[in-house]
Amino acid sequence: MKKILFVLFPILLLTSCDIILNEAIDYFQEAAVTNKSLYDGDFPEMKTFEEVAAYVMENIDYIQDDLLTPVAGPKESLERGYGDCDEFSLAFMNVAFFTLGIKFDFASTLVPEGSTANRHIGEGGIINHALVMLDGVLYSAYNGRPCPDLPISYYYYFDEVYTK
Ligand SMILES: [Ca+2]
Repeated sequence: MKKILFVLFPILLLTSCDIILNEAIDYFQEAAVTNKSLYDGDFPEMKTFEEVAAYVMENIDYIQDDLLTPVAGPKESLERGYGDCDEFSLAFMNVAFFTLGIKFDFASTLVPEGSTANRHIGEGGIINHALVMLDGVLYSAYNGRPCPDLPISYYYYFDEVYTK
């Protein structure tokens, strides 16, 4: 399983979650900031963003949904054990908050056709992908590493996403 995840890491990092329609973008934006309660899951001690991402990756299997599927909060995702980029990002934010005390923001990149990132995601026009953001820099929730080349399409501050 670990080996499979290791192989999947670079693929997941560069693969879009969803091909979006305009109305789906609106839905996604709204769903991502609607009443996602924080979840203190008694997480193990962690020191790095990579450890947070590894914990999330160990506890959530990547299963892609579509943009009209409501975004699950961290408790639901960690308990049911699956989700895609938006669930990974919300879970990452939640775990990072409880283990590192850091508030990542929820962000999305909207990759325009012809951009350098587009070659990684193949044909099909505009692709959306949820990530986390700290101090204006995007980070992948899949590995905790910065993605400085990806443009930020929109974001919500931690305190806008989570209600305590
Ligand atoms: Ca999802």
